[in-house]
Amino acid sequence: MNKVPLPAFFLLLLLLIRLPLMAQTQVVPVGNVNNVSISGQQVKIKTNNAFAEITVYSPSVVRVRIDKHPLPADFSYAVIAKPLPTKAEITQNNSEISIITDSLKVRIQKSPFAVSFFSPSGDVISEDEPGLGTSWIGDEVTTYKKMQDNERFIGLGEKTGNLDRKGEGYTNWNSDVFGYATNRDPIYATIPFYIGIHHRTNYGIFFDNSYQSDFNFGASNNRFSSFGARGGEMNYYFIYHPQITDIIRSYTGLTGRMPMPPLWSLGYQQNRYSYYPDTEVYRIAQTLREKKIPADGITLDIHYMDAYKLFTWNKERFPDPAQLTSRLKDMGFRITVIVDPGIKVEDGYHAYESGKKENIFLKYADGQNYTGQVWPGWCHFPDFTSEKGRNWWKGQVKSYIRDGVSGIWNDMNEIATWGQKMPNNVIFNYEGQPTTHLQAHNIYGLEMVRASYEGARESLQKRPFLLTRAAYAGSQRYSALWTGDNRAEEDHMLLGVRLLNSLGVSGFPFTGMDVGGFTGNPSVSLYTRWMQIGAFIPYFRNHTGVNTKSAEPWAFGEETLEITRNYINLRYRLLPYLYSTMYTASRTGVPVMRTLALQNTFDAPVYDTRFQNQYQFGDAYMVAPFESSKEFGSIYFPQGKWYNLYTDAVTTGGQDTITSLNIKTLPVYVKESSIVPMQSQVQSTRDKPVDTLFLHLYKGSQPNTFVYYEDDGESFAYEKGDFYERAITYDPAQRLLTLQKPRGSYSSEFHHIQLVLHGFDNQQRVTVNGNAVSVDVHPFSFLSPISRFDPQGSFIPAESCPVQVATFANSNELLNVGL
Ligand code: NBV
Repeated sequence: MNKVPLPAFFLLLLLLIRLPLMAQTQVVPVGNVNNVSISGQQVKIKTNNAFAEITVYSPSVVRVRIDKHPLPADFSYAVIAKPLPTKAEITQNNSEISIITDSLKVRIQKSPFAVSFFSPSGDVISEDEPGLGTSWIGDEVTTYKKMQDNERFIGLGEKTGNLDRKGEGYTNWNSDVFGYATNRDPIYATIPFYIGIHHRTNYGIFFDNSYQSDFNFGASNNRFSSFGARGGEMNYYFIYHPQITDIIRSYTGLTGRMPMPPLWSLGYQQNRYSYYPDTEVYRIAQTLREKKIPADGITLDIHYMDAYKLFTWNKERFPDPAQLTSRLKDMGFRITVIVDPGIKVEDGYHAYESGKKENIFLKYADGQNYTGQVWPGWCHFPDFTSEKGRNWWKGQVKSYIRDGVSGIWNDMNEIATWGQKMPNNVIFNYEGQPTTHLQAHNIYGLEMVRASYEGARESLQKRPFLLTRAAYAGSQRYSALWTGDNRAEEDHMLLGVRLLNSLGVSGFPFTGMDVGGFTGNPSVSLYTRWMQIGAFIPYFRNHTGVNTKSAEPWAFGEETLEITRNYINLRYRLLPYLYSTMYTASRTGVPVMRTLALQNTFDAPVYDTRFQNQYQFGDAYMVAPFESSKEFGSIYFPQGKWYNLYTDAVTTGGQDTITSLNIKTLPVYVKESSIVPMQSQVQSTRDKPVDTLFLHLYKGSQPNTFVYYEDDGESFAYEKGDFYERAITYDPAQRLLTLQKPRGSYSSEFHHIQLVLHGFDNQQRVTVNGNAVSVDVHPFSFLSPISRFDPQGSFIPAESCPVQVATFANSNELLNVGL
C-alpha cells in the first residue's frame, strides 16, 4: 500500500480542519446551470453548487426553490395552495430557460444561474442582481435583486418605520418587546411578504422560510434589495399583477384568508391588565351600559387564573365563571380570556400532569422536557408543531368554552420566557420531521393560534374570536392580531396606524392595537384622539398595563367621554359597512385598513412622511390621523373629489391642504361616488337595529360598486350559502343606483332602505323601478348624539350637513334607483 507522504498528510489535515471555517468565510454562489429537466409547469435544475426548482403556480405566481442539497419533500406551515393547472410555455437554449405564462415571462440565465421576471410586454419587473444572484455564507442563504431606479418597498407585516421601507433593513425573529421603541425591530410577528414598486409596475415576493430572516431594501448599500435566512432553503413566490389588490389576492390565495369573524368582535372591547374580581367586571359592564357607551366585549387578563396557571380560575376572584359569562351575555357582552403557552411545572396541577402523561411538551435534544420561566414560574411548553400537542391543547381550550367564554387571546407566544433566550437545542416535532428552535421559533405562534382556533371552533360550534401577538404568514386563517405592548405616546399611536396598514397589505386584515397605549398614561387629548382612531380600525380594543391609571372612556373627564361615545356610536352605526368590508377581506384578502399606496401606488405624495399615516378605512373613508397636540395638519387628497365626513364640504384631490384640527373631530373624508350602508344606533351587536338600512351615497363622477353583505353574524352557515350578498352599483352617467338581486339564502334584516344623498342638487328626484319616491331634506350628523361640549365647556352642536333622504321598501328584486 502506498504511504501518503508526511507533508501531504499535514496539508490534508489542515484542509479538513479549515473546511468548516471556509464555509463561513466564503460566499458560495449557485454557479452555472449544468442540467435542466422540464416537466409540465416545472423546471428542475442542477448547477455547480445547488439544486433549483422553478414552479408555475398560476399565470401570475412563480415559485423559486434553491438549496445546496437535493430539494427535500415540500413542506410549509404558511402555504395551503397547490399549483393551479396553468398554461406555461417552457423552453431552453444554450444560454437560458424561458417560461411564458399569460401574465408573466421568466428568464433563467444559465451562466451563472440568475432569474429575471418580465411583464408580458417585456418590461423588467424584478431581476437577480447580475453579480450577486443567490448565494450562501455558511448555512445562511440570500437572494439579491437589482435595486431598480426609484424602487419603493411596502409591507413585510408588523414592521416599524416608514410606509416606504427603502433604505431600511429588517429582521424576522418573533420577539417579546415590552414598551418597544418606535424604531424597534424585530417585534412580535413574522410576515416575510413585501411589495416592490417602480416604473409604474409592482410585484410581490413571499419568502417562505421560518428561520431568522433578513430583508434589505437598500440599507447600507445602493446596489440591491435582498432577502435571506439563517438556514433552510431559498424558497420564494414571485407574484405579479398590475394592481396591488390583485397581488394581495394572490398572496392570500397561497397563505389563506381570514374566516368571517363573529359580529360581536367588531364591536367595542373594553380591557385592562386586569379586571378582577368578577364584581369589577360587572361594574365595568354596568357602567358602559349606564353611560350609554356601546360595547360588546370585556377581556380577562392573566389575573383571572389561579397563580397564572392555564385552564384554571382563581376561585376567590371568579367563584362562578359560567355564571359570569352568562350574566354578561344577557347584558350583551362576550368574554375573551387570555392564554399563555407556559404550563406550570407543579405536581398535581391537571394541565401539567396530563401534558406530561401525554408527552406533548417541547424537549431538549436528549429527550428531557424543556423548562423555561414565565408568569407561573418554571414551565413546560406544549409542542404545537405536533398534531398530538395541538390536540391536547384543543382539549384544554374546551374548558373555557364550557364556561361560556367566546374569545381566546393568545399572548406570549413568540415564545416569551424570562431571559428572552430560549435555547436553540430545544427540539420541535415539526409534523414528524424534528427540527431545532432555529427553524420552529417563528411559527410557534401560528401553530398555537391554530390549535386555539380549532379547539374553540369545535366546541363552540360557532365562530370563536381569536387574538394573537406572535404570528407567521398564514396566521390570518385563524386569528386577529394586535401589536402588543405599545406606549401611551403620540408617536406610538401613529406608528400603530402604520403597523396596521402594513399588516393589511401583507394579507392580515383583522388587526388592532392597544388603543390608549399599554405602558404609561395617555394625556386626555391623546386618549381622545386614539379612541377616535380606534373607531376606524378593524379590532377596536381599549387596553392598558397593570400599573396604569384607569383608562375607560369615563376616566378622562366629561368632554372626552362625550367625544369617545360619539365615535363608538358612529362605529356601531357603521357596522353594516364594516361587516361588508370584512367580508370582502375574507373573500379577497384586500384589507379593511388600507394605506393610500394600495389604490394610489404611483402617486409620490402618499409616501411622503407628512402623509404616510393617512389611510382608507374600507373603500369610502380616508382617515388622516394626527398627534392630538397639533392645531394644524397637512392632508394629502389623492385624485378625485373628497367630502368632509361631518360637513360634506368638498375638496378636489391631487393636492395637499393645511387643515385646522380640533380634538372633537377626527379628520375623515369620503371619496366621491362612495356607497356606505349604515344602521340605527345600538348598544351591543346583540341588539337588533331598526329594520331600515341607511344607504349613504356621495355624488361623484366615477362609477362605483359596493358589495353589501349580511349573515347571522355568529354561525358557520354562511360557508354553506346562508348569507345575503348584494352588489350595489352607482352609475353617475346613467344617474342610476342599482341594488342587484342578492346572492345566498339568508334574508336581510332590513325591510326598508333609506337613501341618504350627499352632494346632490337641491330637489333631487328619486325613482325606484320607475316610481317616484318622495324626497325630504334633513340636517344630518355623523356624530350622534350631538356633541355638547366645546373645549371651553360651552354647548355647541356637532357639525352637520343637509342631506336629502328617500325611503322605500327593500326587496330581493333588482332595484333601479333613478337619481
Ligand atoms: O398578560 C399581561 C400582558 C398583557 O396585558 C399584554 O397585552 C401582553 O402584550 N402580557 C403582555 C404579559 C406581559 C406584560 C408586561
